[in-house]
Amino acid sequence: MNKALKVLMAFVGLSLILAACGGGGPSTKLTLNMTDFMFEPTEFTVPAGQEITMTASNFGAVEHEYVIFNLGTDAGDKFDEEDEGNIYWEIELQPGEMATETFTAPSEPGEYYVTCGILGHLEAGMISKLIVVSP
Ligand SMILES: [Cu+2]
Repeated sequence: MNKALKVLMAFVGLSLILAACGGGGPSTKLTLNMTDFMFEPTEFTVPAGQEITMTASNFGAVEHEYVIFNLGTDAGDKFDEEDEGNIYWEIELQPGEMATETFTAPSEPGEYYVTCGILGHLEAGMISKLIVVSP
């Protein structure tokens, strides 16, 4: 293989990686993978007030949730009943399930706390964030 072709292939490969990562900018189309016990990617950046489409998959062996909290609130050490009132939006998936749902991003920019509401999953490390930026 000649050198120019190698360089070209490296460039194409890098472009694909960057595209897969979304380039770090805000996005209205989110792809979330949940496993036991992680969110992948670990955070999303979305434009304020826009309609967001999330395609979520649960590759774990147990139920998982993606729970966005209201700005300035979090679940603390564990998710319990008193946290229910702080929920902005959530999606729940059974093991092996995949779903696409939409929600409207919060209108106020900021970092929104995200966790899984299933007992013990926050403690296991299922914490994420939704970064809302001015569109
Ligand atoms: Cu979970």
